[in-house]
Amino acid sequence: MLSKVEEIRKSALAACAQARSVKELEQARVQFLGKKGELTQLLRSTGQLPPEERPRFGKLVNEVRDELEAAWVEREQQLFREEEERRLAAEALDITLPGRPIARGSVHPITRVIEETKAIFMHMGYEVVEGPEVEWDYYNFEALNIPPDHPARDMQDTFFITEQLLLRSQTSPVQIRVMENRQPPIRILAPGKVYRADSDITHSPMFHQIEGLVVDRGITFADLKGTLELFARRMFGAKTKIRLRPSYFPFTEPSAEVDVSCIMCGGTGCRVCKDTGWLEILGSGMVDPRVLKGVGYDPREVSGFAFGMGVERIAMLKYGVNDIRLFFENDVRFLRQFGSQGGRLC
Ligand code: 2NL
Repeated sequence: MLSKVEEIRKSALAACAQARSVKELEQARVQFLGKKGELTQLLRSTGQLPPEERPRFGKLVNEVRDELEAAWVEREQQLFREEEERRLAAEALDITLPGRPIARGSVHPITRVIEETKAIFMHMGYEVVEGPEVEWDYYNFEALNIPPDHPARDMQDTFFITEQLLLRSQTSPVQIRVMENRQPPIRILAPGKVYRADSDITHSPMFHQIEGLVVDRGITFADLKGTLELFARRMFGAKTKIRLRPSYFPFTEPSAEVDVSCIMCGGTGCRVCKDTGWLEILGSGMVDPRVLKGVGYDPREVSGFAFGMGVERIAMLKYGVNDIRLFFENDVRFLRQFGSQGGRLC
């Protein structure tokens, strides 16, 4: 019986040392020290011994039990520490790994031209105004002195929705609405989407326009010229020159096309300006007295100038883009080239 105790002691200590995890250790504890464990069973058989041997045997079993329990506590702590270390090692962050790149967007070139133009005119005291893209025929044509038989009213150029409703073909109707509701002085800029039934490498059925309008007492053609010269210099660079050529629009009289010295060659002649040294950027003129009268102003009291430009055309010239459709395909390889800055002055 005594040798049996020693045998259990040895195999229990070996099992304790060999346990590779807290779980294995617990299984071994149940096997030797549990209620039905080997040592407990042995203690129960004390009765089979002669009475004089029983105390010595009981004492020995209890000593072995104490020794084994102490061994278990120590091994359990050791295994806990090992498991904790393994878990921490597996969880460790490698802070030397490079971060994952964040894809950054950029401002669309059309938005960029609009924001830069707004900034230039806001700096001169203009207010930015917006209005509906679905318009009445009256605001898009009639109030602008465009007669019923004018080619612009042709179904082939304008998207009509009903006889009287259409997709605006310019942003001028926004300015008519402002004039109807306010008295001079007026100094406004109207950017936005416009629609015309036209599509090729320089025309898109939806494009963007920016129009400007100033009405006050004593506004002259010199104000128009000075304003557009300042705009051209801020938009295309301080050395830019402008040139005005006589033109015709139903809503302005007199009218002028405005050219800037070629931004590619500076005026010496190149492929972009077709060797003329000049690029047309906008149309302008003094607001026709009929338009002023139509909104209830007295043309003998006030006068004004107005201008209009195609945003895509300006962007194509400024960034050397040769196909308007690139602006609407949203190919990131194209869009990425325009940087992330919008709304800057100069
Ligand atoms: C062009 C020419 C122009 C205007 C737009 C305008 C607006 C009102 C009254 C008079 Cl409310 N005029 N706008 C004037 C001259 C030219 O645009 O070629 N645009 C792309």
